[in-house]
Amino acid sequence: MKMRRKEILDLSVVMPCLDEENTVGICIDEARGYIERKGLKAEIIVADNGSTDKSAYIAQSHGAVVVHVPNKGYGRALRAGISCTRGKVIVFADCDTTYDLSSLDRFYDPLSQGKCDVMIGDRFAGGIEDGAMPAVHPAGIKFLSALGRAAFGVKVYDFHCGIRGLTRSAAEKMQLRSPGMEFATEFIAEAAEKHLRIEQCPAVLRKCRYNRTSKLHTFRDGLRHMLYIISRFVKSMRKKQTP
Ligand SMILES: Nc1nc2c(ncn2[C@@H]2O[C@H](COP(=O)(O)OP(=O)(O)OP(=O)(O)O)[C@@H](O)[C@H]2O)c(=O)[nH]1
Ligand SMILES: [Mg+2]
Repeated sequence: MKMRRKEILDLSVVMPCLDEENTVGICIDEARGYIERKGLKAEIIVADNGSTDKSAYIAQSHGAVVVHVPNKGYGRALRAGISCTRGKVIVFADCDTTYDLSSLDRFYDPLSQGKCDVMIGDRFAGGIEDGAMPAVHPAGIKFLSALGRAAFGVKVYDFHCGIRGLTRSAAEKMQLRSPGMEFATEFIAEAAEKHLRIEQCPAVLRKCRYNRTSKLHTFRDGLRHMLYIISRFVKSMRKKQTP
């Protein structure tokens, strides 16, 4: 992935954002609290996907750098946000208060110490608060994660966790192209294909206590993940067979 700016910071926190005016400011403040306590040189980037509410204004007034991403899509927002970072370590997370951005040690420490290249949060290890997720989601995530593990040969148990981290050099090696939610799957598949060292850490999924509309379409997005896994697996098999 082409990184547009020079590396000069310890950490970049990136949040994809589409109409999250009730929560984006809280998430920025949590991340800033972590950065200050840890004494890091860092930036907070909100990749705003054409929000029609006050998200972009609130993000800016809470001190984040707002990157405007005109075309919709979770993957598009994250790719644009990540490409604008200047940190040696990049952590990205949803800005809907479901992930605790006030403690990022589980991501920052191993990545900054060179212990791994990519860190994926695992909500099954960290715990899912009551009501944080619709009842059918855990089974769907487990099924798609099992499929992903088989297809890409990785030991990742939560393929859709919205909090993750990577080093800058990992970001430079990965070729990320997905526009939508299947970005979460592509991210793991790419890390595996580029032989990056992938680790997992527990991540708690909190229930969002503020008024917001979910951007996730259970069946449509589930299907996108499944088709992505199958088509990438088939392509890699074909590549192996061609002499
Ligand atoms: N789906 C989607 N999410 C976007 C987009 N642009 C930014 N986002 C952000 O991506 C994050 C993920 O979306 P969520 O609605 O939280 O999806 P989820 O975490 O899978 O599902 P819930 O938290 O259960 O609603 C949020 O921070 C969104 O604001 C977009 O175009 N589509
Ligand atoms: Mg969410």
